[in-house]
Amino acid sequence: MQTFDFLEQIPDTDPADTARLIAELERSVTAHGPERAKLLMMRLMSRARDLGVDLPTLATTPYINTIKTSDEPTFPGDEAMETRIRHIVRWNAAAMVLRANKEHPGIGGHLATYASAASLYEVGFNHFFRGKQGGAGDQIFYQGHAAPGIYSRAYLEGRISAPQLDRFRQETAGPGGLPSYPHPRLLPDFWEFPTVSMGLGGIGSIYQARYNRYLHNRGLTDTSNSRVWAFLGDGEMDEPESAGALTLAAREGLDNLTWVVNCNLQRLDGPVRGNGKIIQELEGLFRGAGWNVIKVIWAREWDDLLAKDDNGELVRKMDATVDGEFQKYTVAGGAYIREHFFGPEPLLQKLVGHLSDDDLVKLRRGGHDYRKIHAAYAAAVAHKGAPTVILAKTVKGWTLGPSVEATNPAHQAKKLSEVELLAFRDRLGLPIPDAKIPEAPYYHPGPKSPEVAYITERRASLGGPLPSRVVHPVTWTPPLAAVDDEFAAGSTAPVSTTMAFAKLLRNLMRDPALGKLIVPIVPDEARTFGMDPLFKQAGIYAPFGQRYEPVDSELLLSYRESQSGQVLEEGITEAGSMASFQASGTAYATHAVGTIPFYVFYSMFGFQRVGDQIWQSGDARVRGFLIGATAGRTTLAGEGLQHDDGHSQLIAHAMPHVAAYDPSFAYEMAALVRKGIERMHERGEDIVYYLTIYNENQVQPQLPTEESVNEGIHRGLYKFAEADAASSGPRVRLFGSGAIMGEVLKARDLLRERFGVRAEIWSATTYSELRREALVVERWNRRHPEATPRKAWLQEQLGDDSAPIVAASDWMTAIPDLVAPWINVPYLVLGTDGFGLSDTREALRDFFSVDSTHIAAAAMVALARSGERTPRDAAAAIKELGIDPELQPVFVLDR
Ligand SMILES: Cc1ncc(C[n+]2csc(CCOP(=O)(O)OP(=O)(O)O)c2C)c(N)n1
Ligand SMILES: [Mg+2]
Repeated sequence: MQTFDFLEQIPDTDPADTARLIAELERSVTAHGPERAKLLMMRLMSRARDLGVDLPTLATTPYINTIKTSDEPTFPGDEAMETRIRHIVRWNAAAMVLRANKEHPGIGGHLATYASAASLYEVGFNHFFRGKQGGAGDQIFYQGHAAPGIYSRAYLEGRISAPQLDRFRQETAGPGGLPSYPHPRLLPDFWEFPTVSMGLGGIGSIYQARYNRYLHNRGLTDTSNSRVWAFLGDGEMDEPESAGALTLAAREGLDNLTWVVNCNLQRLDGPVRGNGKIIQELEGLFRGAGWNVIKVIWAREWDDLLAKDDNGELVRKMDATVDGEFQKYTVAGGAYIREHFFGPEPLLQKLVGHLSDDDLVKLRRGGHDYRKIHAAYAAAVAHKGAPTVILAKTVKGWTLGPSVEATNPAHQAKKLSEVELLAFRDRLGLPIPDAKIPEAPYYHPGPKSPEVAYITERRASLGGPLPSRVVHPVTWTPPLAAVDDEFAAGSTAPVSTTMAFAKLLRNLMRDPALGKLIVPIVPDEARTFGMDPLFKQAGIYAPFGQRYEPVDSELLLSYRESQSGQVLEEGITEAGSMASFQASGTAYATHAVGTIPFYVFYSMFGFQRVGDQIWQSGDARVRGFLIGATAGRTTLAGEGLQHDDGHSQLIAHAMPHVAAYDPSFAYEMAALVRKGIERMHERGEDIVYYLTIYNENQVQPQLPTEESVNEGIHRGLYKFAEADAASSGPRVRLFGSGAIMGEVLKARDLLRERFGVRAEIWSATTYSELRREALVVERWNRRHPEATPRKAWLQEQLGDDSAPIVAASDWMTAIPDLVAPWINVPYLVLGTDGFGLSDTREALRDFFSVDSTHIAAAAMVALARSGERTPRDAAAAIKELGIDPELQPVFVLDR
């Protein structure tokens, strides 16, 4: 309960007047009870607001519709026709799930979500959602589990065929299959935004709306006619990603954003808030975050009852009833509703005395009433200065029959009995013969039917059919050579790949053609990565500009916020940054603007923190760069267990759309960025480049002149330096990558000086891509056993050479191990398994056995295994190098 102790601290200039007013209130409570006092207080607040008194907002309001019946605009459509259309769409949405499961029991699908949400979508499709003719139109995030309804509508429109509906959840046979949920990766002409991982649609929609404004404010395209709509489940609102960015939407005044939360009071297992009221809870949450909240709780059948509720008994009952009870009323029948909802209070009983039990069952919830929904959408669209959320109360599995409607297992229902199907058909009033019912046939009224004419006209007047995803070709100019010349030249002073990257990014942003399309995204870590010069150079995006004088305004590199700022400085939200990355990296399709996001993050808080969003970005067909800065298990000295990242490269390998690179040198990093941009924007590949960069300074070498080096950088492996030709010792091949390349180079000297061994140096920029290509080649060879085997790049590079190989990495050993099956010489791998810990770089590398001494020792062992040296030689080398063979790293678990 909120306390008002703070009032003591506010001076009262007329205590007598205050006491008089309070006494008045006390008299009212004594005479009429607390409910009237509540009303009185709200009336006073309302009047005060009219008088210009700036009062704080009430977190929650009574459990009734926000919009008064008398304020509802006339419904602009032909309601009877739209209801018929909804009936057809609802039928086919159920039929496609039923038929798929009949054909393939267990194939899954959902009946109940769309059944609850059909009216919410229909009003949008018929009256609000703008299509893509003549512009980008609206961006709509559909609830993933409502997908059957969206397919079904497209079927009615003639955009999806009956055979396609029959291939719901049967995709492997090629084009024509319909993915289970909104997946642009799988149905790229249809779906735009992947939503089915709960919560990601929510945060994604906020940053989409924000990115629309960014594009507009930066003059890249006019997005003033685009609105972002997001449909979410009430259960889904428990996800941190759903609720985590609400304040950003309000802070940035995103009145181009409308959320519709389908409050069917249920999630997968049971009620969302059986003992509470989810709509009230969400109202408080959204209003507290600064959103405009519109509750759509009761359908028009309640209007009359509420109008007659002279003493507020009905509203009181609505307020006092918890969601678990409301769910029960849906399934328990009219007599139960009469007894338990209206029954205990004689006044309420009297209020519904004229209604039959059947009438009581038909008192619908607001989210099924076109008129109420339309009023809410119209108000949302008209609202200025803040985003709007519509909290629409519905019934899960509405009218699907007693085995589904509002039952706890409703979410997973995918079957209906014949009796239920017959009842459903009757309820929908569709002319499907009884005899056909067992096969759950599709129903289409025909392409020339009034229903099809109606929706076709509606969509045409709103700019064309939805959902639809369109990729417009963009004119393309590659970056000027000047962007990366300096990196090819190498450096004389020690420079880290992170510093080099920050420079490269600035160069790119200055490129005359591409510069404006570069979108740097950073979550409060720009200074760490040396990106702070961008603040002044390019400005930090701030929709309302800078309303204060920054403390560092005198300095050369000041914190400059601007409406046309280019940098998305996200604050401490990796999830928000990823959502920006996705909006930016899909703008080539959403807005026909090929912006190129570079999301630069603290390596450890990347793949494991927002892995699901990175996965989602693959589904969304993002094009962009993920830059894991301060990478490596041993390179980030001093930070320790929750900072030292030695495993993101492994998680990245699991992401099919991510090409993961671990460059050693600045010229490699620059070449990869150039190639990545070319692949994404010239060749139109929907891929993400992931580069890990380090804070360790090193003198950067020049780009070797051989043409093959360039190809090797992209494909994953090239020879950086030949073995010393002058000496005659045995030869070993050392693979290095990332920051550990420095140790590899030192190991070469150790091997030569101490053991007379010649080391060839190979730069392994990506084991991940080497493996992927080798797998493709291997599959071909497996399927063509009689043909001359093909060779992967890795095999071509290594040739028939028998010299053993040692690979050292700042990542887990599993990373270099990715290519082990294709190497047929002794292959020893050094990596950094286990938890990180804090110490100096040198101590950590010794601890994890990835420093030059361990590499040199491993090389001696490798030579022993290939027969060039004896085991005794290897043991002697280990001793000479000061390595204690019995020492176990403390993290090693006994197993
Ligand atoms: C991150 C994530 N966790 C779990 C699921 C599995 N799941 C799918 S739908 C669902 C319940 C959804 O309930 P609600 O959000 O209320 O939507 P409704 O179907 O009731 O409209 C769950 C748990 C998921 N898709 N994503
Ligand atoms: Mg729900």
